[in-house]
Amino acid sequence: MLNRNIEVFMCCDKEADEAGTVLFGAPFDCTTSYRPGTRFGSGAIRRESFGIESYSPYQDKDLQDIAVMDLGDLELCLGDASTALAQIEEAAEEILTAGKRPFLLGGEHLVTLGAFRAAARHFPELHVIHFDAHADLRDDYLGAKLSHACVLRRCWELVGDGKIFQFGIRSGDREEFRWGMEHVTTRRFDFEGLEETLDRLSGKPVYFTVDLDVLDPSVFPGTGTPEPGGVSFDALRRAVTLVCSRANVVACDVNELSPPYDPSGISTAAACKVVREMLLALH
Ligand SMILES: [Mn+2]
Repeated sequence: MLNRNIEVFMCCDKEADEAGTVLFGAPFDCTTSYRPGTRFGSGAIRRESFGIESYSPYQDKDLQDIAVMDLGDLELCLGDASTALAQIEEAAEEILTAGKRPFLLGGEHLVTLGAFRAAARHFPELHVIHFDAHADLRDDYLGAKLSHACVLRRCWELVGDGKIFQFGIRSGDREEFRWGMEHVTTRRFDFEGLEETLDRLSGKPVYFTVDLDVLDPSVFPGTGTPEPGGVSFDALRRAVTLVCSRANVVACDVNELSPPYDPSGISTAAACKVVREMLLALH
């Protein structure tokens, strides 16, 4: 049988009417503060997904048995962050309006803001679970409000105090941590307290954002701002599975894979496996 050559994340080839989750990529990295390259992340995750199995022995589930659609990458304006964010927001809006869950593949972490704006409009009581090495709570970075170093601060402006729960954080300036203590809940270094947070957010709509640099650079070197002292792959796998199976995740993203810094391919493999475990736990 002849098939069209259309690249999707492994097994995510369902049609819109049956899909509960819709993947889409935002190949954008223009506010990256250190090493660029995450614009190639979503494409690499899609391409390399075929290097891992569709079956998860951790969850005894298979991607072949769930209904996910992959829209591919958005064609984004790389030179202008606000235009790119509007394009991401529009795509997320369309997915949410269709009653489906957007699953965004970055790109740098700023792309979260586009999808988050649409989700916050659809779900007024939106909460955030944020895994990252970096607090991303700066009001501006070198004068720019739209920067991946400020993305959670921009999200906070939309949802207010007490809605954002961060885990794995081990980097930021003194002012960011001080500001964060008053406005968000930050768990430093690991995932302790995650189960209690999930109990607290039971039934509430959750936006789940995963910056892969929460992983230790020894298992995830392929990223723009590596931060030693991170979590193990297995700790992240358990944590994302817990969030996706227990929380009411209405939208999510995985970001900050930078393939140019991943010559061995191990970081991309880790990213693929995180996406697979999240998709399986969501369904
Ligand atoms: Mn980060």
